[in-house]
Amino acid sequence: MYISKSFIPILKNNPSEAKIKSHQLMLRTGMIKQSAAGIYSWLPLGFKVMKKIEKIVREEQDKIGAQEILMPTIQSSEIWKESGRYEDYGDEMLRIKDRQNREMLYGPTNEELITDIFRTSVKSYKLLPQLLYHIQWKFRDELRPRFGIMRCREFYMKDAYSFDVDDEKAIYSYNKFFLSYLRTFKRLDLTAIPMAADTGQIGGNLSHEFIILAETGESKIFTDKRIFDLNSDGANTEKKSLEDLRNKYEKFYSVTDEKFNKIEFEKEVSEENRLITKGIEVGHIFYFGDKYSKPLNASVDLPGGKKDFVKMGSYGIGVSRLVGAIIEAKYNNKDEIMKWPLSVAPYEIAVIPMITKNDNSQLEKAKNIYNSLRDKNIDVIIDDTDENISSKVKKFNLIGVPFQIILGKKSQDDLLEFKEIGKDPQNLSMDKILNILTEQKAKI
Ligand code: 5CA
Repeated sequence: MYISKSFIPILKNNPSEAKIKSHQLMLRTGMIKQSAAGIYSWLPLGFKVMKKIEKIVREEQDKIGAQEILMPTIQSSEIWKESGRYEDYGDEMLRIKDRQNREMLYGPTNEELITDIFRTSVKSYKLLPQLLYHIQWKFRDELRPRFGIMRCREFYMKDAYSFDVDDEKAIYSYNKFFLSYLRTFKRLDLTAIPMAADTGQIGGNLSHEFIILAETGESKIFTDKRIFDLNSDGANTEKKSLEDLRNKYEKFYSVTDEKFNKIEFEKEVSEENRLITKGIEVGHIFYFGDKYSKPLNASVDLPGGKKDFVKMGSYGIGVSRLVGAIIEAKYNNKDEIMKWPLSVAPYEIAVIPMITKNDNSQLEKAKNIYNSLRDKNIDVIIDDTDENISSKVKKFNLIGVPFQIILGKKSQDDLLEFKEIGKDPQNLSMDKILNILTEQKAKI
């Protein structure tokens, strides 16, 4: 992308309405624009980040055998009346009437719709398990939308649904998502901890919220610090491996405030390992058995000729919320520097030539570098404007583009000034720079 042709409407100052870093930065760097309370347009820079997150989320869903579908945003009230949630959902549901006076709604979640799809096409246990997901806009008329896209009304969510013949198999499906979530967040360079949580509007009696630590988070959490040393390395989708993985995490006390019990916490966690802090919920998984299949009459034939209601779970990731959550996690408050993880950076590298009225030579050199980076599939932006070089560098630091090649006084012939945000610049050959980038990308 040539910056002269791009649409990145950067603001001079931090907008005063934004209270937390991610909201400030997203408005300031032109990633989003508010269109109504809690409703945002996604501009090129923000949309690029969100699409990269979505791609990783999708790949990790596909890896556990989930199949992608796409359900509509607008749903009929009928199925919600069948499940009993049409009334229960209350004012958070945006209710709409069409011209025939039919009651419709903008979907806040999809348990009913997916159960309806399932019940009309699957009649036998032989077709189970089924893991289906979609990535689609949701609407919740939140009482207090705030912090930009972190708690908004229209947001982009990955929601998956599992269908199994019995509890044991359903928990196996649940555990697959447990692993898939740990892998997804790791690729986003986040440490997300699964925590026992309340099931709220969705229901059921087993659920984990995946939470990343952030002072600005809305979830209060109580954990054993040692849980942060765990990871999913070595786990696979075999039943036993998944059970071991969950046991490994569940050994450590880790809950949100709805599940908090002071006596248990103090009994299970020694004083030096106690951590009481705040976090951002980036994902939430639920197991609720036949809560929806029963009222919606979604049953399958069992081997012996009997029928039973299918056992279901649902699994959400806040794809749009993650854009803000990554900023909250990665912004370095001390040095006031943002550095995007390479896996989701709006651009992986910026080429920044010094251009003066009388000298265009660095621009020509920059264009060649730009082309060779693009040939290697590196997501690069070139600043071909005639702004002075220090303002250009400041602009990419503000955005948080992780790598920069600066073609100014310090770059000489074949040795280019190469900088990784937060580190000292180095003079390197183009080959060496390409090596560094391709090596880093291979880790994603
Ligand atoms: N049906 C279930 C799972 S598919 C469900 O809706 N779960 S949820 O309510 O926990 O939402 C899933 C994820 O969406 C949350 O973990 C959170 O990351 C994100 N999310 C929920 N509400 C909002 C909101 N108002 N703004 C931005 N993201 C949100």
